[in-house]
Amino acid sequence: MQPKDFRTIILFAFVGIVSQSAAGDDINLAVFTVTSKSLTVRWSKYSGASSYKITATPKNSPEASAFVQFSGNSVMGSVNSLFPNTIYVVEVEAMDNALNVLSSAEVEEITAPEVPMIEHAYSKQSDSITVEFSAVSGASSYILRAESVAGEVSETPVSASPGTALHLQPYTDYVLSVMSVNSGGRSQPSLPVEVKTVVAAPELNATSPSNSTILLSWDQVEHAVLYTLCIIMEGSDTRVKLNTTNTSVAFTDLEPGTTYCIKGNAWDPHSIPGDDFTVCQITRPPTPGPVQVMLTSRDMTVYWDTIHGADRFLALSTTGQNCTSPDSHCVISPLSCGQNHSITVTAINQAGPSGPSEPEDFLTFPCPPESIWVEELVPGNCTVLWSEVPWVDYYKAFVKRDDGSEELCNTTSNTCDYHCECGFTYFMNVFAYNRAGSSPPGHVLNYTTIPCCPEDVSISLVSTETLEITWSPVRGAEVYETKAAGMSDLIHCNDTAPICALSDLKCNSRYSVVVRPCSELRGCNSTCRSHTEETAPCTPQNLSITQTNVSCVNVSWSASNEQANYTVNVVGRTDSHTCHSTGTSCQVSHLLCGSTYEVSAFASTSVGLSLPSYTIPLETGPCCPPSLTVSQVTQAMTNVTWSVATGAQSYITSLTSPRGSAKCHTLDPHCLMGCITCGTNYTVSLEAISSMGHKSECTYHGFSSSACCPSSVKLYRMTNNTIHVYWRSSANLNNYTADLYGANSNYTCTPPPGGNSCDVSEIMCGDVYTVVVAPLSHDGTKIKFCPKRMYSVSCSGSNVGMVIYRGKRSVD
Ligand SMILES: *[C@@H]1O[C@H](CO)[C@@H](O)[C@H](O)[C@H]1NC(C)=O
Ligand SMILES: *[C@@H]1O[C@H](CO)[C@@H](O)[C@H](O)[C@H]1NC(C)=O
Ligand SMILES: *[C@@H]1O[C@H](CO)[C@@H](O)[C@H](O)[C@H]1NC(C)=O
Ligand SMILES: *[C@@H]1O[C@H](CO)[C@@H](O)[C@H](O)[C@H]1NC(C)=O
Ligand SMILES: *[C@@H]1O[C@H](CO)[C@@H](O)[C@H](O)[C@H]1NC(C)=O
Ligand SMILES: *[C@@H]1O[C@H](CO)[C@@H](O)[C@H](O)[C@H]1NC(C)=O
Ligand SMILES: *[C@@H]1O[C@H](CO)[C@@H](O)[C@H](O)[C@H]1NC(C)=O
Ligand SMILES: *[C@@H]1O[C@H](CO)[C@@H](O)[C@H](O)[C@H]1NC(C)=O
Ligand SMILES: *[C@@H]1O[C@H](CO)[C@@H](O)[C@H](O)[C@H]1NC(C)=O
Ligand SMILES: *[C@@H]1O[C@H](CO)[C@@H](O)[C@H](O)[C@H]1NC(C)=O
Ligand SMILES: *[C@@H]1O[C@H](CO)[C@@H](O)[C@H](O)[C@H]1NC(C)=O
Ligand SMILES: CC(=O)N[C@H]1CO[C@H](CO)[C@@H](O)[C@@H]1O
Repeated sequence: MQPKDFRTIILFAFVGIVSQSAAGDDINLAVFTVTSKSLTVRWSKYSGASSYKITATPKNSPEASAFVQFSGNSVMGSVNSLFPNTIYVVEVEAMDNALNVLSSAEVEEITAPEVPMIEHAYSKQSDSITVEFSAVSGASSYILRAESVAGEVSETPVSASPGTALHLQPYTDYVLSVMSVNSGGRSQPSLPVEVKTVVAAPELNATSPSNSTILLSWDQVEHAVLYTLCIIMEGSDTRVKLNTTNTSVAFTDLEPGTTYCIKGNAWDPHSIPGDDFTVCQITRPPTPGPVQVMLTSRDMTVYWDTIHGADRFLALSTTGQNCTSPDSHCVISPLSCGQNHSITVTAINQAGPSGPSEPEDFLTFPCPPESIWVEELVPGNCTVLWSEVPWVDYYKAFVKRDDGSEELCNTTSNTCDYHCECGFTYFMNVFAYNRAGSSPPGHVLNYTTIPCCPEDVSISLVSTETLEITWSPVRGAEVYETKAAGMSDLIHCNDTAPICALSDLKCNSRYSVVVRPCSELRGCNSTCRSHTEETAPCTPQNLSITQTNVSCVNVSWSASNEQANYTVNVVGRTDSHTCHSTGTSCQVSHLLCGSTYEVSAFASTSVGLSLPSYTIPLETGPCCPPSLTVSQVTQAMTNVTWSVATGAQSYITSLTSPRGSAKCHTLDPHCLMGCITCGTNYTVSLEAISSMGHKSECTYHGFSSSACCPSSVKLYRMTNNTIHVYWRSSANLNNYTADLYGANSNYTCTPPPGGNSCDVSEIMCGDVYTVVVAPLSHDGTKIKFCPKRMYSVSCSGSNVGMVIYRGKRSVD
């Protein structure tokens, strides 16, 4: 405790006592300090006191008391020459000038013990000095007091001799004294002794940089001129000492992994050894023995031989992975693929690590290839390729087809060929192998080949311009692209169904049809075979009919077919006709007159038939009346009659001759025609006309009109009752006959051929005769319509003369 603190505590004690005695009106008294031979007390001022008397009386001894008087101004005073370690009763008396005691107080106090004596003082350690001193009676403790030259004082309470003053500076001179202490206080200091502390110990710093070396170093110790070091191996008696003036020392050829303790001290110039400092240091452990590695799938266990002097072991791989253990093995995990490990084991203790063991090299299982891809340079020949992996002995490539079949390829290269059929998906996985095993499965690559072409494409012409294409579905096809290429057009059809109808094609054209299966992934198979199919021939167009005669028509059309046979059908109500051609027209005959037909045409080729053309109506001309008769009604008029003709509505009959012609147009099957010239050959023709205006020309046998009736018929009365009949004949030499019809008798005469008169004899007079002179036709018949004249033949008169003409009397 520092002296200053000590005083403070005393002051506190005093203040406590003062406050206690201040309770009454009496004077207060308190002990201030105590030594072996004196007591110093303090009192309170008492008013009216002119002096104070302090008396100290030994309590338990017969010794005389001592007293001292102090002036009225004093409040403190000492009583000396007391006996050490003795209890005194101290009394204060306040007195006035008349020495009357005004007030008094008393306290008890023991004096401090005797002053001790230093017998021997020495420094064993640089921070302390040990003092041996004589014991004094009554001392409860002692205080060692050390004062440096610089005036620094330190007090160390000790209980008995020897005592040690601590917290001193090394190699420093100190003045030392001892005080004894009892409950009353402390004695005076003893006679001083001067002692120098020894030099400080070198603070040894030990390291073991290798398995056989310990390095010591320390800071220079002040005032040291030499250092002594003593090294001793743990568990051994041999010690080695050495002196040095350096501040570092290396101990070599030591045992590895062994603890050595080194004690060091410095010497001062007076060859006084300073403090000791002991440091124990273990050498680095020896290098661990052979390393063994055991691999499992996930980790590896490293084994080594344990060795003496190692706290733990570190197994370290060149990959940076490590494990430590105090035992003979440890586990490095996790292992990953493709690692090239070189494992060394180092033993470690407090000194540090040993050298690394002989390395043990090994590979882990390889990594799977980073990338894998497929090439199909030639369809069907696939090559799976992958990136090379380091530290691999060989690869196994698994090629699995989506129908389950699998191929395995074992190779040391990084490619593998396999047969890849169209329309399949292949899943490829490559494993790499080395001595440590197989790589984990890598990326599974899938590759889909282009779908196969359908084999059984069938094309049929479902209608003239529509092709229906069907095929069996093929693996892997999502869409079928059907293309039909004609000469000038290209038709597409995309569908997911294995059927396609291509309509609106050009007639009579060859189409090249290709069905390409497509997959979304790989597109379309463009190597599919094309199939050629022809469409039906084109329909004949612009049908037209010309009637060449009553029973024949020429049917013509236009057509754009390259080569085709055409058939024309002419269908009537009761009969049908056809004609064929490879050109653009053909003739149909034997048609019935007066009929209607429907005419259509179609084309045919080896592929099939075209659609029929539009049907056009055909009406043949009316039939000719099978019979026609011309009969002469009068010389200038004929009655032409004919049988009814099929299909005819009206008729135009004509009689034609160079000398004139006659015509009549009628709905009836007969007709009267005038203006007929007698004795003329007529050609007879008839035009039958249908209601639609179709006409048929009909010709018949010619008609010869009858010979002309003679003119100027005259009768002459001749002798012998003969009548001479005379006429003027027309041009030709006709035979005539003259008939006379009377009331009683009739007469006839015939001239010789070419004659124009004849005689009737023995005629009865007085009668009226109807006379007709008519030419005879070639067959000898008489023409009936020659005029009749009446003549009256009288019996009187001259015999010869003209017979009187009585006028025309008969009518037809
Ligand atoms: C001991 O020496 C080493 C190396 O010289 C140094 O790093 C270390 O701090 C020193 N230790 C002490 C306590 O001086
Ligand atoms: C080292 O020095 C000390 C003091 O001078 C001496 O007593 C001791 O014999 C010396 N030791 C050796 C090994 O020299
Ligand atoms: C001590 O270390 C050295 C070098 O590091 C080495 O050559 C030697 O083998 C080691 N000694 C032992 C016993 O391990
Ligand atoms: C040992 O591994 C740990 C982590 O795994 C790492 O932090 C440490 O630095 C490694 N030690 C050595 C000596 O490589
Ligand atoms: C495809 O591969 C097969 C079998 O390896 C081979 O015989 C054939 O020649 C190859 N084809 C082509 C075009 O390379
Ligand atoms: C694959 O090839 C390697 C070496 O080329 C061989 O060791 C291994 O047995 C083969 N594996 C199979 C399944 O053939
Ligand atoms: C094939 O691979 C692609 C891309 O890697 C993936 O999107 C697809 O789903 C795979 N197909 C199948 C059938 O596994
Ligand atoms: C297309 O299909 C055919 C036959 O089905 C096949 O041989 C060919 O390989 C396929 N084309 C491609 C590019 O795969
Ligand atoms: C479908 O047809 C069109 C032509 O009409 C063609 O360009 C396209 O590629 C086809 N699509 C598919 C998926 O086949
Ligand atoms: C046309 O018909 C004839 C006879 O029937 C036949 O020989 C020929 O091959 C046909 N021509 C065509 C183009 O059909
Ligand atoms: C013409 O002949 C037809 C048929 O024989 C007959 O009906 C008609 O009366 C005749 N006409 C004349 C004027 O003789
Ligand atoms: C005037 C005329 O040519 N008459 C002839 C009419 O036809 C007959 C017989 O066919 C002939 O004999 C006529 O000469």
